[in-house]
Amino acid sequence: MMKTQADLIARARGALAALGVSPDRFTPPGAGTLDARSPLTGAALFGVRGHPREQVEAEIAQAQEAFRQWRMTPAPVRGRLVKRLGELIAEHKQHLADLITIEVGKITSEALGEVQEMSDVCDLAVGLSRQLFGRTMPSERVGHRLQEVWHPLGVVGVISAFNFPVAVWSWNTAIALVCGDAVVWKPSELTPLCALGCTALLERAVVETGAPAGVHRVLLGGPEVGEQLVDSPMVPLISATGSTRMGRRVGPRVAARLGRSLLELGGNNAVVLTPSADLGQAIDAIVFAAAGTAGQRCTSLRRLIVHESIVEEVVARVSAAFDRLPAGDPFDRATLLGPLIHERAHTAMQAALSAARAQGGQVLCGGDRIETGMPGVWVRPALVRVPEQTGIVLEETFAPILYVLSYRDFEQALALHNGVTQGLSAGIFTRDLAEAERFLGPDGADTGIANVNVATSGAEIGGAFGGEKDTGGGREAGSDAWRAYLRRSTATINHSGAVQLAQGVHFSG
Ligand code: UN1
Repeated sequence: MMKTQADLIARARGALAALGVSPDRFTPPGAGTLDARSPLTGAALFGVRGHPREQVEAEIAQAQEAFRQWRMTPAPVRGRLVKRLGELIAEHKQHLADLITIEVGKITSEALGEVQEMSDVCDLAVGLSRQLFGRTMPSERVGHRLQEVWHPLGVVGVISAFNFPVAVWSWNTAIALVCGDAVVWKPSELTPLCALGCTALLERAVVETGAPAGVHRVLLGGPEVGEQLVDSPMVPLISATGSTRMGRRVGPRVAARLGRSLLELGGNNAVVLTPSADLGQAIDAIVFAAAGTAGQRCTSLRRLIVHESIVEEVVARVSAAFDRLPAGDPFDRATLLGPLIHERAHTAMQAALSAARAQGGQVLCGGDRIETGMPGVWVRPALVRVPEQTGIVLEETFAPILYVLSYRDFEQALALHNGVTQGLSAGIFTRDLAEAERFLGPDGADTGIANVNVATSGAEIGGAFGGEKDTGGGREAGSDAWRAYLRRSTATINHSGAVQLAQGVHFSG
């Protein structure tokens, strides 16, 4: 049963009420600062009260005020806030997933997976709250101790994109909070309901654990709100996720005031498919990476670099799989293909396909709109054979288009792999150990994430997430990504009872 606008409004109301979002946040459509829409219908569900310009500075100032108190709270105590947040997220998994499906169009399994990613990062952050280790180094002076201490940084500005409307917020927020920072969040204007849902849960956890109220603020509005956050001298770190174009605007603005930025930008991710690969395994993984989330992940697979001996078979099998993918209502458990976010995404996809054709590419399957009985835009994932890696193949189009290139020898595959400006995620399918190791080595894949017999999307929370080159260089989530949210203080303690200068310098008369 396809959803009507009334069904979506009812479902959103139910989820928002269960999450504890106050109804006074909403207005009739068109009467708020922005409208919450669903890509299923394309129409506005509610108007949402956003933040006028004057209020933005006040919200950031409140966060700064809360930070002064929060930084003095011991880290393991701060961990209790994130622990409670994680419990509330787990309790409300389905409600958050419903909002993701309504606002982004993700299929239920992927929406639940995104919420699972929030729980996972909360667990990670709670553990970290007892492990923000600093090192102690041997001092060159007698009776001296040399050590580094990690301190809270300040207000962290988090800017997130529509495609992961809750997980990317949680990666930054869970870790920033245990690090003793306050967070001001500017979510995508396409996903205000998800933002209000997350904020309500965190506000509840704040009250229940006695954390300062201003430790998290949300700013709803358009790009001008994000710009105010980016330019605010009260915000020492901006963590921004989005397109490379957005990062090129944000990075220099933050740098101009000598702030720090953590950028997680566009990808143009490739899989190298070698003759020794287990094709059954590879094709299943490739289809999910290319068509999952309707090709709208930053980790989505966009280029397939296939050995010439297997390219015909691979193309036939991937086309058949694309053609079979069930498209339709993302709430229906059998659906694997949800809608694109909006008409503009469809226009961009068609423009990319035309450009590919104009440069000699052949659309082998897909690219056409699918009728589902709902007004949103569903498209069949496109497989496009391209003669060379130029023009449109070098660009990230946020839609399900998979370009196929063939290679003869492994060096050529690596050169093609690295021959784009983006550097987020990579995969190789091979049973040849030397190829696998080369791919992961210093002259292998030049991306922040590189996998063997695993495709490009669906990274786990435990590793550092992000990429190189035009992807911006930032790392979020696991490993030691927490260090970005702290300031390092190197301390020398002299307990020798005498002044001793380093480097053997004497300075007394
Ligand atoms: C994104 O698309 O911005 O690795 C994040 C993945 C997810 C996160 C994607 N865990 O595909």
